[in-house]
Amino acid sequence: RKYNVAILGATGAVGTELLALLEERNFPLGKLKVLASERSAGKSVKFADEDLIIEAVTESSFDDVDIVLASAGGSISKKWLPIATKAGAVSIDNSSAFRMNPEVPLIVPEVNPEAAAKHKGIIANPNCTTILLSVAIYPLHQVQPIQRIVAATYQSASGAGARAMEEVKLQSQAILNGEPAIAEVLPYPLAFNLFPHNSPMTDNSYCEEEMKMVNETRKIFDDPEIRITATCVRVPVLRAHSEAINLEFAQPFSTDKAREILASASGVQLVEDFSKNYFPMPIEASGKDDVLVGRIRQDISHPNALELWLCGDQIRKGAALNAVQIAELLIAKSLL
Ligand code: A2P
Ligand code: 11C
Repeated sequence: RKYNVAILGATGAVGTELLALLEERNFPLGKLKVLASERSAGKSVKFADEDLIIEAVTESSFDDVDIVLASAGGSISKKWLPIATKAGAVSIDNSSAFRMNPEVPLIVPEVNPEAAAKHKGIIANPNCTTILLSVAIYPLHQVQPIQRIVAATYQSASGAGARAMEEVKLQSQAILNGEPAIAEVLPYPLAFNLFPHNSPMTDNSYCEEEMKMVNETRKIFDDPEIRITATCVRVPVLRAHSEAINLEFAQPFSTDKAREILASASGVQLVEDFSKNYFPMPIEASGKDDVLVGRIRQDISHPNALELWLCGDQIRKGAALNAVQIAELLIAKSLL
């Protein structure tokens, strides 16, 4: 059987990657509809050898659609996905709009695929930093429950969308030409700079991105007790996020054991050569499906803690690939 798919936000950074992945993974595609704002209506996007005409999203956009892959931001998802559900489609939403809704499964296929069975028309794709973290640490958590996670992130411009990626390139060029770097999409110049994550501040002085890591990881692991703290930072990298992670267990966890588990974990590639100081780098993670993990070492300040480092493509596994994998899971388990 083939499935009719609509991409909501088809012109964005994630939308573009969704199109590439549907083609690359030979998705059992029937009709493909590309939806965006009025601004883009009538323009086209490439899919395989075809030019698909972009349509502005309307009330009838989801009639005859089986799967909606949404990546146009939270307010657009809130407005349109309930309409898609009424039309009988199942939506996989990249925004944060529904993630913490108890009725909505929040899924990383390598971690909690079973949660998909409970969907009521909408499944949420987690935040990119949370997806990358979950894929890398869940295999260890299964062997010995993690008690506390301390994360520091180094997040690429792509997390703020296609326009932010363009902005950091323009700023770099401007600076090299001796001109001022203009920030319009991101709050401050990112080229040759970094700053704490630009998401809104919350009441506890953590920004929303940091609280997403806390709350979403607990929901995905189905472990409301797991302790997590994070510091999220935007860095002048185009499309892959990096994370420095400290994991505390109840007992010691040997680095050899952790390495052995991660070497065979699904969605993970172990990248480490201590003799060459060679470890995951965002430039090497870009365009790859796997989360690159390395620098696994004993925390010298705590007998039960490990340090590790990861890099993952923010647009792929951090967003579009995870969403397409959820769609594949729905098909494989007949959950549409
Ligand atoms: P458009 O290009 O027409 O503005 P990114 O996260 O990379 O910035 O992409 C955001 C995506 O969301 C784009 O495809 C954008 O389309 C789409 N989008 C923005 N506003 C709307 C809207 N009001 N209705 C539908 N799609 C929207
Ligand atoms: C970033 N993680 O890198 C964000 C982008 O909740 O899906 C995605 C925000 C989200 O800025």
